[in-house]
Amino acid sequence: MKEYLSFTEEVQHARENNLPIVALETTIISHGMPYPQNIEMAKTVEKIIRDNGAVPATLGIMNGQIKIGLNDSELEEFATNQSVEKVSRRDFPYILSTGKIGATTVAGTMIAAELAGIEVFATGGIGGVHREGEITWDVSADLTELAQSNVAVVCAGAKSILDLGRTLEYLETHGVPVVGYQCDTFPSFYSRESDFSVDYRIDTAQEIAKVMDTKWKLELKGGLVIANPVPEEHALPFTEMESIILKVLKEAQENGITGKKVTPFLLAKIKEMTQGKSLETNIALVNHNAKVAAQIAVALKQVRK
Ligand code: PSU
Ligand code: MN
Repeated sequence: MKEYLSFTEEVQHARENNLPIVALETTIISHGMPYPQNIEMAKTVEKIIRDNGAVPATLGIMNGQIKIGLNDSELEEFATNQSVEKVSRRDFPYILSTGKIGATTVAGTMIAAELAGIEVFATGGIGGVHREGEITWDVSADLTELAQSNVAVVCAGAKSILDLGRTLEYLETHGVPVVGYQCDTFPSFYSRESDFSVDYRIDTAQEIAKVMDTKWKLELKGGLVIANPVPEEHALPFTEMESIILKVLKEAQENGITGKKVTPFLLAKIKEMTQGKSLETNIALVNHNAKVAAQIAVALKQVRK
C-alpha cells in the first residue's frame, strides 16, 4: 500500500529528520462540520500543532493517492466539495482505484498514519457501538481499527449518541487501553463527564509517551485511546445534551438514516438543536486535542533518546 502514499514537502522533511508528526483526519472537515467553520478549524489545528513543536499531517485521498499532508487548496477542496466520500477501511480500494476524493475517518486515518509511520493522531471523537447496536449491528470500524493499527488517538472520548458502555467493553475485549489524560471519567465529547471510567488516568504527556513506547516494544498490535476532556469553559451540560441526543436519535430512526450517514446526520441535527453551541464546543475540543497530541508526539521522540 506504501506505493499509494504521497507526502507534502513539510511532512517529508519531518520524516527525514525524525521530527514529531501528528496526523489529522478529513472526515471531520468534510462530514463533521459546515463550511466555513470546517476550513477555519482545519487550519487552526495545524497551527496549534506547529506552535507546540510538531508537524501536522492532514490525511485524505485524491487522484488515486493517499495524501500525507494537504496543501491549502486541497484542504479547501475537502471543506467545500459536496461529493467527498467518507472513507473507512472498506472504502480504500474503491476510492483509490476510481480516483475519487475521499475523506478519511478515524479508522481510515489510522490506516494511512500507520503506513506513513505516524504514531499520534488528533481528532474530535471516535466512533463506537451505536445505541441499540445489539439490534442494528452498527459498530464503527474505528473500534476494529483501534484493535489492529499502532496509532494513539487523542480524542474527547465518544459522543453519547453512542452506547458508551458497550463501546468501552468492545475496546477492552480487543485489548485497547483507554487512557484518561488528567481525568478519571471517560468524557462524552460535548461534556467532561459520563457514567464510565477510563482504564488509567495519566497526567503528563511524558508518561503517556512511555506507555505507548512500551506497547509498541511489546508488539501488542493495536492503538490506544487517549481521552482528553473538552476544556471546562467550552463544555455543555451532560443532562441537557442527553435529552437533545434522545430527540435526534429518534429523528434519525424516523428518517430511515443508516450506515455511514448516521454520524453526520446526528452531528448536523445536534448543531441545529443547540443553536450552534455544539459546533463551538466541537471546535474547542479538537483544538485542545491537537495541542495534547503535539505534546505527546514531542514527548515520544524524547522518550526514545
Ligand atoms: N465524531 C465527531 N465528528 C466526526 C466523526 C466522529 O464528533 O466527524 C467522524 C469520525 O471521522 C469518525 C466517524 O471516525 O465519524 C465515525 O463514523 P461511523 O460511525 O460511520 O464509523
Ligand atoms: Mn456505523
